[in-house]
Amino acid sequence: MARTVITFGTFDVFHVGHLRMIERAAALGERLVVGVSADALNLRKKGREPVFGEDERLAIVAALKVVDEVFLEESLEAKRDYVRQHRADVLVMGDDWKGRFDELADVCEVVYLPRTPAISTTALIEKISGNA
Ligand code: C2G
Repeated sequence: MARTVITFGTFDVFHVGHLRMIERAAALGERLVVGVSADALNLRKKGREPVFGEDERLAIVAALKVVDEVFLEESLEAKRDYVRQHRADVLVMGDDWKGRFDELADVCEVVYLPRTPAISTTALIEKISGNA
């Protein structure tokens, strides 16, 4: 049976670390669904607005060859609902979230993949703004 993989992220100032995570997630199944976190969710959780708005971030992720479907992630706590709605067999998260979603193991396989070292949206913003 075809396996559906689901993963989540803000994907702000899209970079190669994001791309590699999405490609590795896609390789774990036949269909990849990506939850792109809403501007309001970012403001609530990180205390700042993303550089690119949610419509732009959704459009960028949706345009990737390995991505089959995107949706707006409105709440970090709704992972179980999102997994069910999208009939996901595997949840993929970066290992900065390691252990945080283990409770979903009753509805899907939960996989944490290592992040690409030495690249981040925050570091890029600092570099571009001349602070690094
Ligand atoms: N990532 C990576 N390597 C990096 C940077 C990011 O592999 N150097 C991965 C993250 O681990 C994540 C994805 O790229 O799987 C998206 O990263 P972020 O946009 O930083 O995601 P985040 O804001 O942590 O997600 O439910 C989760 C929320 O959507 C928030």
